[in-house]
Amino acid sequence: MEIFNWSQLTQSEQQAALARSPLVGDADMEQNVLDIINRVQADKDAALADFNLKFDGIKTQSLKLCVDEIEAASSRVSSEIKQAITQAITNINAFHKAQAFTPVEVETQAGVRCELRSEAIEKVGLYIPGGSAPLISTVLMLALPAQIAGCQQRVLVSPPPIDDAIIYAAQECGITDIFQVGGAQAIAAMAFGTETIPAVDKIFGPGNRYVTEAKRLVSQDSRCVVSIDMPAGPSEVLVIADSDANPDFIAADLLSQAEHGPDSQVMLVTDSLLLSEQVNASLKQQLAQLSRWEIAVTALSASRILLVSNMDEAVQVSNRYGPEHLIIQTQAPRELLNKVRAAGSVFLGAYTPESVGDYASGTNHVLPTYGYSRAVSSLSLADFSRRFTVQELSADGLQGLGQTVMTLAAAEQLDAHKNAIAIRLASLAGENL
Ligand code: HSO
Ligand code: ZN
Repeated sequence: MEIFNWSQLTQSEQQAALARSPLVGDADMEQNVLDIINRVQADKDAALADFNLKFDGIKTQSLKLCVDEIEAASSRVSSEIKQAITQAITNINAFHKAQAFTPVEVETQAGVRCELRSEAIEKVGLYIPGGSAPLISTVLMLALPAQIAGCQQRVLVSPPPIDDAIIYAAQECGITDIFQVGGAQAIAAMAFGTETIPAVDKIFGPGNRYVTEAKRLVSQDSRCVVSIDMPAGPSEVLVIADSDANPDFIAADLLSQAEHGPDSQVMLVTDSLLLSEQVNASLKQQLAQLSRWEIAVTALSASRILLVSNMDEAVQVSNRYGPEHLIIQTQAPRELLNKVRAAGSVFLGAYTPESVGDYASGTNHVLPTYGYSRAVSSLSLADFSRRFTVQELSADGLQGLGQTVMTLAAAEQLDAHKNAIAIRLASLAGENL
């Protein structure tokens, strides 16, 4: 990885050092995705079967997996994987159950009662990417909070052929509706509904550029009403380390993110030139042993080491970048935590690699990327529910508050608003307006 001396960079060089590759595709890609969406909206299941053949090379008889298929797939999963899934489920459940919403009820003034309540979103769609790395863990990260929140209909889609362990994990998380369809067409199916796939209220999950674009397009499409979890870009990690950190640990963490995809970005911010050089040496050594080394090499070519003068400056640089994952390997990582202003998930200390959060510590691995961590939160139980308010006024309450509302309504020149109060106050006073 190329090493830059932060304080010697000009403003625009600093900007460039923290730059990400362009997020959205070109106009051509948008049109291609829109064409797929329109085809699914018009031809429904028939379109999905065609796309499965065209994009995944699979002739699907039925889009929905039947109970026998789910059972058969589950029986093929090794007991070692099953045990690991069970442990991960236990931890993810524990952390997400603890996030249960606490209702709010306040009497803002005498006779004026206000409430904040939360209810599960009824129908949710969970997208699980296929391809070279079947993301079993993403099933857990989406399906468990959906189950805990109490979402009634939980639909899972994934490109065919769906990996056995994905099917097993889905079953363990209480998912019964598994559909073998992926890409933009799967997103369109969940947005509009087809003969077999129900339309959902909110779509969750990571995906490639086409899936991401499809999520963006359907969430803005006036022909359907569907929300999405968060904007998504390539995965990324930033490591803050001081001279005490173990260079082999750091190299391993950087590579664990780099192996996700050629467009993944990894950063090291440190005050030690020696450590930087040791990390580079270790990267070389560890890379050679990775099955996905080619992907990681491409990712590393667009990644950087930034040399700063102290750990405070390191946090400032990290805050400017706003990483999806922030690993702090310093002597006193908690001291820096309070200064973190933008990060999807933070990993503290030498013994907390990103992998633990990716799979099984209990935190969610669906996180804001691309600098959105400044304002977007990591996925949590709250994302599977909707919050709404309730208010109730007694007659005394309205008499106490009415004049204030009438004054403000008059100031906004909205007579009907004012009248809605006046007519009641008059009725309470036994008058006719
Ligand atoms: N690091 C990925 C999540 C993941 N890693 C799944 C392994 N499997 C994005 O946060
Ligand atoms: Zn990962």
